[in-house]
Amino acid sequence: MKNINFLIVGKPNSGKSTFYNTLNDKYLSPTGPESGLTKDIFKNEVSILDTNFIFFDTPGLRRKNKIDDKDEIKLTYNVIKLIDKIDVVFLLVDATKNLTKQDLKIAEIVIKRKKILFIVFNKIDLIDDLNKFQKEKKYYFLESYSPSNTINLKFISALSIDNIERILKTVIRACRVKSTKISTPKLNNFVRDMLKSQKFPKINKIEVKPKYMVQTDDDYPRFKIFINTSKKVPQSYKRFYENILRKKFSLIGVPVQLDFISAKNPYIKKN
Ligand SMILES: Nc1nc2c(ncn2[C@@H]2O[C@H](COP(=O)(O)OP(=O)(O)OP(=O)(O)O)[C@@H](O)[C@H]2O)c(=O)[nH]1
Ligand SMILES: [Mg+2]
Repeated sequence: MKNINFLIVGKPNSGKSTFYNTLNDKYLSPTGPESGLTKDIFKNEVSILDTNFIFFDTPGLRRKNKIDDKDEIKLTYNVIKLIDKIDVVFLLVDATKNLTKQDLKIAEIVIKRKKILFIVFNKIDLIDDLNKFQKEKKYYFLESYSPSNTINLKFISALSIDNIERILKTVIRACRVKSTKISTPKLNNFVRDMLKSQKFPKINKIEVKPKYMVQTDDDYPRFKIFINTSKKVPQSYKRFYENILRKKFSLIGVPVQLDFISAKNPYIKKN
């Protein structure tokens, strides 16, 4: 049976422990209206949908400059360290409050570690116009948030989830997508099709064109793309290429990395 390590993080009072208890279908982690209630990391295993889920509840993460307690600093450190051992992170955000820099900072940490990230707006039962709310958040993440292809968005009410299995199925699917392996011939057909149909951005009047590509054996979709120039590839080109690749191979909601390597000049010139 496959293990999925599933971590719940977020600011204090966002509803992490409530969600954790709902996932476990047991009152394991105390919840309440006061902020900073959870003072330890909780862990529990549940086998469901042919998968062994290991759920973790964590203390709320506050901004560094707001913490002056040694224990809280240590706990924060332990939560961040735990992310390395995790498969999936649910970042809970209180839907009745504004999305803050701290929420985005936590997201950034998870994205850097190449983990599957769900940004989860919780307490949607308290939102008056839910349609409008969802539209606004989706628009924000699609239009103004550059790693939008990397993340998954969810809207829940941790107090009353009627279908936990539906959420867990999305998680299992995301793990499957993250372990996608694409064969070298398929990747190079993709390169050939691109060369036929796309115009490529130029650096110093030279079109930056892919020549061939391979997938590495990392635990997430990572590719080496050999290109026709030894010039530094601009960020915009990387994004352009990544978007086409993600669409073509349905790599949405998972981390992806492209490493551009010059196929023109494999030797670095020494001065
Ligand atoms: N209306 C509503 N209230 C919620 C929901 N989820 C949690 N709450 C309430 O929000 C408060 C905080 O919930 P907790 O689960 O303790 O929050 P937490 O993120 O674990 O908080 P810390 O451990 O302090 O970081 C409690 O009063 C919950 O009953 C929800 O979906 N809807
Ligand atoms: Mg808690």
